[in-house]
Amino acid sequence: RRLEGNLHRALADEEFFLEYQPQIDLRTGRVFSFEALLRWQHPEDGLIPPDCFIPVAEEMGVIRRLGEWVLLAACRQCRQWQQPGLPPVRVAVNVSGHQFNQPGFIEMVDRVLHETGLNPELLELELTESALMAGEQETIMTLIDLKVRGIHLAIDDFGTGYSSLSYLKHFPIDRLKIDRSFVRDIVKDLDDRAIVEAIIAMAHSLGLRVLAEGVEHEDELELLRERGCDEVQGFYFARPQLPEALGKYLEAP
Ligand code: G
Ligand code: G
Ligand code: MN
Ligand code: NA
Repeated sequence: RRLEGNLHRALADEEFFLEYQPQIDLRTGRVFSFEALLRWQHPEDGLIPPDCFIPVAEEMGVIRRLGEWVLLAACRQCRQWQQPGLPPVRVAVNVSGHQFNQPGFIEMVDRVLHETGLNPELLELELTESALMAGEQETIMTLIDLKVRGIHLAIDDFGTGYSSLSYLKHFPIDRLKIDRSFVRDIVKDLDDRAIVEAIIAMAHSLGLRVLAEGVEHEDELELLRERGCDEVQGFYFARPQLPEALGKYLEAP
């Protein structure tokens, strides 16, 4: 496909950039973290969304280089956000299963942390259920390796995978991100609402934090708050934005 050769060139020509979307703690009202979201500004085709090129990058093995570029850029940015006298703010980085399950992943993370000087406790990695199902025993070892460094771990798109729930018991996970397909109709659809309530209850009884993705309206927010959801992310608060636009979220409350 045409995208393929393009991906290598795009990395070399620095056509990729990151936007950041705030994640809000509902108890304090504070932005405690930003999710890094990859974008590709193609010289002819314009802005290409990650859904279009990440699967191609995975297939052709460029995801390792691309993933390392993302992690480096995000950690560097997060380092810059830290200001004396203000509470620390984290960055959340999406990690493809292809990347996570390859040998050398931990070493790559260590290299980036060393190079950027970012405190590992300010980094969260977002993994999908399917990424975690691939390796089982090796997966647990990798997660523990990340955890002992202080890195936070989240399950992205939670509820959409086909995996069993037993891994939640064994894996050192900090946070579940409820997929936005459940949040979208939470006000009207009683089934979706029941699923969200069940995820929140389960997360809390396992000692996990729970974040709802894709919050677009106030009534969704209120419902999530009532049900004890810890954190939210979505267009209601903020769209993914360039770092230059994020200053207002970094100021003292
Ligand atoms: O930001 P947007 O809605 O376009 O993202 C679409 C999908 O692309 C999301 O599922 C998101 O997790 C994924 N994605 C965004 N940035 C990255 C990235 O840096 N690495 C990986 N592996 N996936 C990403
Ligand atoms: O799968 P993941 O959670 O990584 O995907 C994040 C994607 O969700 C980003 O591409 C972002 O643009 C998108 N997103 C974030 N908030 C909202 C929202 O409120 N509504 C919709 N439709 N998409 C959102
Ligand atoms: Mn994500
Ligand atoms: Na998601």
